[in-house]
Amino acid sequence: MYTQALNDLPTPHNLEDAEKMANFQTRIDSEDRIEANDWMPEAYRRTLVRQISQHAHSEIIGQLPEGAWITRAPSLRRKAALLAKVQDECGHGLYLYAAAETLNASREALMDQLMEGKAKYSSIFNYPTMTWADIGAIGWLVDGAAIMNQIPLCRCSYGPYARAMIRVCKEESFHQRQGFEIMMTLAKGSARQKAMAQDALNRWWWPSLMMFGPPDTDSQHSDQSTRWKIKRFSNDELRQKFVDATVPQAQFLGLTLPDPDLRQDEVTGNWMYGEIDWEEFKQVIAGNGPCNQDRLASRRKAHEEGAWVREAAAAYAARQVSRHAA
Ligand code: BYC
Repeated sequence: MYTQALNDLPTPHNLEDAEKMANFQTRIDSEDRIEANDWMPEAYRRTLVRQISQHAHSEIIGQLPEGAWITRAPSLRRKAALLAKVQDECGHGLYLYAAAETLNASREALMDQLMEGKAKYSSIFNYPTMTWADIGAIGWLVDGAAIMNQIPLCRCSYGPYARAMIRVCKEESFHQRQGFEIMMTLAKGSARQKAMAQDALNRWWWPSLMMFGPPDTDSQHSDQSTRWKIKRFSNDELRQKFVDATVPQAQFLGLTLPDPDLRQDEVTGNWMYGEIDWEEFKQVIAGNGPCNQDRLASRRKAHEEGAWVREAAAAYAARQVSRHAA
């Protein structure tokens, strides 16, 4: 008993840490931004590296389902817009890897984790893009869900991540409108085009709701991330905001959401949705979704085929350095 009490006495070392922790939380509570060179708890750094790297990987893998339609876009205008969108996603990935680098996580190490299948990326990108309408549905729903999740991240306590999100959100809102416009063209087009739009909505609706993560009762990281003001809203809160914003848009398009239980709550005005298939979500993030293998194989192939570009860039950079030194 006595020995235990002695062990529990604070040592100078952990007293100092406790003080740093308390100061850190005070800064967070007063909405101060944490910057790369500031002291931060190791767990805060690890949480950010986890979230930012998963986010970066999602942007990079997210190019694949849409990239598959660049050669098949129905007009030059559609092709140019899709090409620009996919290029934007690549840029988002790069800002995010740069934000992770400020936390001492190298881009190469994060990339290796992705290609070895050890890193997570958003579940949504493991579904196939089967028709042109899927490109509309992705822009409308997937970018729409991404914006709902990312607008609060512009106020994240970690400065480099928050600032990256501001630009990302501006670009995502163009993408969302571009997707909605594709859906509107199809929904107001021929019966076959409308059926194609409806089919895409049927397939992308539930996976889009899963993008917000597990229900609050199962979310492992939410409480701590909320205390650190990395997260400002819970997974279920953001999911509800997304459903409330999207139902009137579907009605405007004249399309039906594939949920027989969808109904508006008379008191709150919220749209109540049916049961999400969480078993499907778990399978997809465990690597067993319809396209997980394919996505990783494509990423590895692109990485291998791009080796000469990285080597050329490194050789060029080395030459510039030696020229300046001479
Ligand atoms: N897919 O405790 P939880 C985009 C994981 S948009 C896969 O609630 P947290 C784009 C979670 O990582 C998509 N995994 O976690 C749009 C955790 O696993 P670990 C990317 C998921 O972090 C258009 C576990 O489940 N956006 O890029 O508090 C075109 C427990 O979850 C998913 C972002 O990444 C999922 N859907 O909350 C192109 C936004 N959901 O790490 C590209 C930033 C959860 O313990 N991220 N998991 O192994 C976030 O806001 C949060 O990380 C989440 C999850 C809301 C996603």
